[in-house]
Amino acid sequence: NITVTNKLAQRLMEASGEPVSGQQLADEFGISRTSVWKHIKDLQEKGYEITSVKKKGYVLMGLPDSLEASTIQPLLKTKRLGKTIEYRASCESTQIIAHQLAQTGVPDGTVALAEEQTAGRGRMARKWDSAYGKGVWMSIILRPDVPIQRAPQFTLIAAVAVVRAIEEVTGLRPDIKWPNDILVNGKKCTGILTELQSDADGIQALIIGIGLNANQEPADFSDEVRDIATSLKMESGGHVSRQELVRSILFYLEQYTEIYVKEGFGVLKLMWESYSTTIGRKVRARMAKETLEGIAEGITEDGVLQLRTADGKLHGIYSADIEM
Ligand code: BT5
Repeated sequence: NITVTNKLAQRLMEASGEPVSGQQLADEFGISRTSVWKHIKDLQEKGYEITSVKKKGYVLMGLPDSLEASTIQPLLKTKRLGKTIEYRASCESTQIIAHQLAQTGVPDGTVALAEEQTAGRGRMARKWDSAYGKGVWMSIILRPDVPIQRAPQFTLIAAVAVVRAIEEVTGLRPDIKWPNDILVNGKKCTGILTELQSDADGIQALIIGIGLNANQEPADFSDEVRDIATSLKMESGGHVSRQELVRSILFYLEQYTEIYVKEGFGVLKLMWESYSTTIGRKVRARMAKETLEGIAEGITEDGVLQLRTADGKLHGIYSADIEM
């Protein structure tokens, strides 16, 4: 029974190191002491460090370094996001899982999480390096009530949410490179991929894929990305809690998407710009058919990059790879 086990984990987490007696847990949960003991054993098998202090009760000493629902949900501060978590030790891509779930009508805010992706993907069928247990490989299903033209901004909003989360958990100061890269000290630590399910009625589901490098060492990256990628651990010098990152990302994403749906892009655009390294700089934008060079002047209310070329023309860029 996953919910009782989760609630028990939550109760012990909230006791923050104080022992809670078996009898008290039995009373609170309306179960027998034997049953409490069985749930504790389940948690221990999952990697929770729980000791039992004689005559005092159970103390939670440490959590497993896993992204299972039971480690995320107890301290989650959201109303909607992450209330349902589909967890896999390994999968091809959490985007695939989320797309399938979205079609079965799961609620807004459902999240797919994996320790490892064997076919993690970026934009345009590029590969996304997703080493086991080292990062946050997460896809979030949103069902916002906005017209389809307002979908692209969700990538930018997600980027702001991830930056806020990284700041909160690690104290690092990341930058955003338009549209979907998050850099720390000039190297990529996060990529975001937003996909859409829609029909004549509009958006059925947005699938926001977030790939965040948390605890890799250089050797954990493939040769292709080792020179351009970094992890929060490499930048901050210490192990980073992926659980805290997930909770914090979901918290900010919920707040910011609510603001966006209710009040529009204004405030979020300002936040995005304050983190952006692209704006105000000379950049080269590689697109499918052409490459343009110029000054990135800003983004529009629609999230479109405004690039002024040497001939003075202003170009609206919807999607590109940016070199600075
Ligand atoms: C992205 O694409 O940056 C979006 C990546 C989204 C990944 C998440 S993980 C959860 C969910 N499930 C998925 O299957 N995907 C999403 P793009 O802008 O196209 O950048 C891809 C490029 O980033 C690659 O061609 C590499 O150069 C580089 N790259 C690949 N893996 C990386 C990593 N782990 N860290 C940094 N850079 C990486």
